[in-house]
Amino acid sequence: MIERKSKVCFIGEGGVGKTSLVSLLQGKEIQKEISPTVGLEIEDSVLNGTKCSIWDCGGQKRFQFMWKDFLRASGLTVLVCDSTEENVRETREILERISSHFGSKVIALANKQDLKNSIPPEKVEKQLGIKTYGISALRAEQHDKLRNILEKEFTSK
Ligand SMILES: Nc1nc2c(ncn2[C@@H]2O[C@H](COP(=O)(O)OP(=O)(O)OP(=O)(O)O)[C@@H](O)[C@H]2O)c(=O)[nH]1
Ligand SMILES: [Mg+2]
Repeated sequence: MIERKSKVCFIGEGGVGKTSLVSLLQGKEIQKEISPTVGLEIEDSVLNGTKCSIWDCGGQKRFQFMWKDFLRASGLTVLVCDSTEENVRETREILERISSHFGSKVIALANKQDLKNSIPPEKVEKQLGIKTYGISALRAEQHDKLRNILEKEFTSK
């Protein structure tokens, strides 16, 4: 049984970088050629010295119906977008659609900030209406930043 609050769920549309962000968090090598996640991948991790499980949910449309079940008893939900206009719009729709299923807390990551024309996190935050942090999963040096965000948000509920 996974205890409430020891589970972190990554959701968001397909290809926004959830699996890459989990690799960044875990200090794994970031693969550029990466297959879409089928259904769900679960990884063990440690946040604030406490064991937790990271649920990396498949983002393709055909897997999204499963999210409501995956989100059950999640201590923190991380909603990932790729910081493009179109995807931020889609991400807001996700938020509206399943907000009642989020556990105790939800934050957003505005990923792919390395790309030219990416929308800055402050602007994404305004559009989504939830706490949003900018990040780039491809930048290995942002490992500490991502870990600090999750450790801060995982406890401050
Ligand atoms: N430029 C850039 N590319 C990224 C970044 N993060 C991920 N990518 C690329 O985006 C593609 C999709 O990344 P994934 O991590 O598989 O995305 P995902 O959200 O897990 O996708 P699904 O498993 O289908 O839901 C890959 O080619 C990654 O290399 C980033 O911060 N910047
Ligand atoms: Mg994935």
